[in-house]
Amino acid sequence: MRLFGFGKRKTAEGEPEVGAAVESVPTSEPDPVPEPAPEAESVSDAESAERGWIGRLKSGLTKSSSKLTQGIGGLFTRRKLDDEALEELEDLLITADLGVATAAQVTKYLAKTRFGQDVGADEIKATLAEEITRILEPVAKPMVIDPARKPHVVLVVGVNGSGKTTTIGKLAKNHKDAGLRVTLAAGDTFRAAAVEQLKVWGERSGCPVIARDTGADAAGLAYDALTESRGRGDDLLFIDTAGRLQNRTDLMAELSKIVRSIKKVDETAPHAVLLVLDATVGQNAHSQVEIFRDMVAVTGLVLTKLDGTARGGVLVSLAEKFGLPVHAIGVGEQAGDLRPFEAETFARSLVGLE
Ligand SMILES: Nc1nc2c(ncn2[C@@H]2O[C@H](COP(=O)(O)OP(=O)(O)OP(=O)(O)O)[C@@H](O)[C@H]2O)c(=O)[nH]1
Ligand SMILES: [Mg+2]
Repeated sequence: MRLFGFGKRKTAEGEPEVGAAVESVPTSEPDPVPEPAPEAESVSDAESAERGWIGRLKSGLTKSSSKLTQGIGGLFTRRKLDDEALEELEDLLITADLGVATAAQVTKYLAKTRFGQDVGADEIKATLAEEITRILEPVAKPMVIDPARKPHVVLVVGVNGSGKTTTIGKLAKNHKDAGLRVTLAAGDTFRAAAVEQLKVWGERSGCPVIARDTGADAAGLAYDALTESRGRGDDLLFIDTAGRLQNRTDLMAELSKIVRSIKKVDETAPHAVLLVLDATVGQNAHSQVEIFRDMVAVTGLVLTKLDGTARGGVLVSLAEKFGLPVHAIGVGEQAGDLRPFEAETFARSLVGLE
């Protein structure tokens, strides 16, 4: 089953109940949860939805693409592709967060195919988009949900503020709208605000949220959530987690404990471990992947906040370096702003091509 079908599949059984299994008492203000934007397009009209999405991606990546577009425009106003031009292009790609290895690879390819020829900015952009597409294609994979798992358990990890809870909310809404039975587990028991934030998304998406009091054992909550979700035959269970990297040993211990306790209910779980990365941190995302990969078996990435960051190129260097599947990207705070990751669309938007 692919992620984010536009088609709808209705469940045979009734709608799951909305609400929390155990009420939590907020001790601080909940995190702001953006209000849904008025519907700008009809989801049933797949074509217009698709156009709207590409528009959002393009406007989202404006900062990234203008950096590249202006840089390339300045470099190549009909000029011979010589060593100096190649070196300048390589530097430009590095500053656009494509990473040293990717920048070297792209310039090497250009040197091989076009060295000594007159080249214009558009030609460079087109070649760049093709090369980036080639790098991104192997990682552009939807998150596959195994219908045999009841539920398919998705553990969501990442540092504070990377967009875990928001991404879960968006994924929940998408899958619920596609007809799946989805439950959310508020595994970030550290802050009351985090639980409240997930509950808002639960209400918005019509998915039950399983939560406990602040400070409760996250592994125990995950165990109960999977037991409950399994009992009602859910298709999907998302487990939110706290991302306190300040204390890596504690975080690792907590994540391992969550994994061990859900395995007691279903030894094949978790079926996916999504690492949510904030694209605005640029190359820092690399060390986050390394850290989390050492803690849990990360199966895929979601890159958030690609709207309005000049660091969208980091996705290319992540693909090159780690080869982890990129399932989706976030280009805004609303449910409709999480979209499947498409290599060519992204590559062309990144270099500012239509
Ligand atoms: N512009 C934009 N904002 C986003 C995106 N994804 C998440 N956010 C915002 O980023 C902020 C942090 O998101 P959260 O979902 O709370 O992050 P988190 O990883 O759960 O954070 P902790 O619970 O503190 O660990 C919120 O204000 C979100 O609305 C995105 O794709 N674009
Ligand atoms: Mg959170």
